[in-house]
Amino acid sequence: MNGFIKTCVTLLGVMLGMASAMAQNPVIRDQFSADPTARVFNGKIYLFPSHDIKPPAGQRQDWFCMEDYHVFSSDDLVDFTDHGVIVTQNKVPWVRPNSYSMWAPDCVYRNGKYYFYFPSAPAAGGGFAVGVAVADKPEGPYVPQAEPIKGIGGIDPCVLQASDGNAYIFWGAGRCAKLKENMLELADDNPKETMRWGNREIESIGVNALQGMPSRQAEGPFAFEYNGNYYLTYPYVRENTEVLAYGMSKNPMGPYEYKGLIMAEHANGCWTNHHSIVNFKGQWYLFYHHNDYSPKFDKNRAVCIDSLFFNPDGTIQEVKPTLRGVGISNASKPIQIDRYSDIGGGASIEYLDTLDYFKGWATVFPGEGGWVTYNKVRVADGGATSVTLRYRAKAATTATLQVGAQYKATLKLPATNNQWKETTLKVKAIKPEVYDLKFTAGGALDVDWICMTK
Ligand code: FUB
Repeated sequence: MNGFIKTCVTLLGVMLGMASAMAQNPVIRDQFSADPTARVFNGKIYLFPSHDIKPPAGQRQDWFCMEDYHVFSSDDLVDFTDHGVIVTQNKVPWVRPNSYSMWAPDCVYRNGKYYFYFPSAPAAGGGFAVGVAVADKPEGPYVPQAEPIKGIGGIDPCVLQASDGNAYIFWGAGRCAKLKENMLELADDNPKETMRWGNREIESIGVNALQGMPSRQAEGPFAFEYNGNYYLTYPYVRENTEVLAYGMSKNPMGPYEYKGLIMAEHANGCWTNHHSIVNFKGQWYLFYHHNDYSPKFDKNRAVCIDSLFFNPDGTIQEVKPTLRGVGISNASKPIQIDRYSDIGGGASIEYLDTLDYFKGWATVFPGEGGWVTYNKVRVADGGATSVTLRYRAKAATTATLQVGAQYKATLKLPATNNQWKETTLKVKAIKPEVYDLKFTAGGALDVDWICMTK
């Protein structure tokens, strides 16, 4: 994105009192975001990720570092509004100051309130505890409880509100217990299990819902109910890094029967994955994370979304991560074709600036015939009569832009002395509609983005 456009978008965001992020994967493009829990409240998607930061001096430099949580919302899974910080480590009475351990959260609505569940390092004792902050609106303000939930030691809370009327909390390596109606305490009638830790016997409340399923280094449980089945989905280490897997049951607390993978290991070795699954406007989505903006340090991650589909028997089809992600892109804003639907002819992508990965990517076309496709672009009312490209080329070249089946524009592109430049070219009028695009290079060039306007 060039300086001028970025400035306009930022100024508009400031004027509206919000920051806006653009479409495609990753969906949050101005900060690290991980462990995404997505919920639908009041017809909108609310995204509650954890917030990775670069470890400040004095903190362990090779580990997760998280001091607060933001909440984001979206009407269309394309533009996300950042509502800012909702909970921060040094304003939660029970959290050890500067412990930077605000790991994966969840948020649910019940009886007129929003309950935000989050793990952190308690001031008293070691390990992790799970606290709750309560709000009247999904955007907050959230008021943290003075104490964490008694009986839970661990990370990664997720709350399932089952059709039996109860709320169940899952955490850590798949433990599950019923919550009281107040959503702040574990119910009194939970089962208890005695476990051995070396010579010590420890009583644990609830059940191990991952019992009998593959669960090496399991974490991040996310449970939901669909069509009379309960799904317990979770990351675990199959070989060296995490996959997302799941089991199904007729009961919220299990036993769950293992069904298979939702997503295989990340191809680049990013060690963690963490997810949630949500139905929004009739389509199921998998929210997950990957270290796109931090290729050399996988503890700084970024939230992505892809569509998820069920088989007729209720099992889940494996999701292959894409760069294109979901949603319909607005043709009049920069379309980052490096988030392609498909690519070929020698085209590839590379970071625009390896000193600032948030600047994103360019598509590199080494010569004639390199191509990318980018699906689902909406030309809005009024249509489009020009195409703008941000590109660089050593020598004058051409490209073709196929817009749906109907339109094919040949773009004459002057040399830019290999400097990034924006060029606007008139094209035959394109009617308002949703189109799939194909961009094919006629010679060597790099493209940052294209857009189509009137
Ligand atoms: O984000 C910190 C931890 O990494 C989460 O709590 C785990 O699920 C893993 O994603």
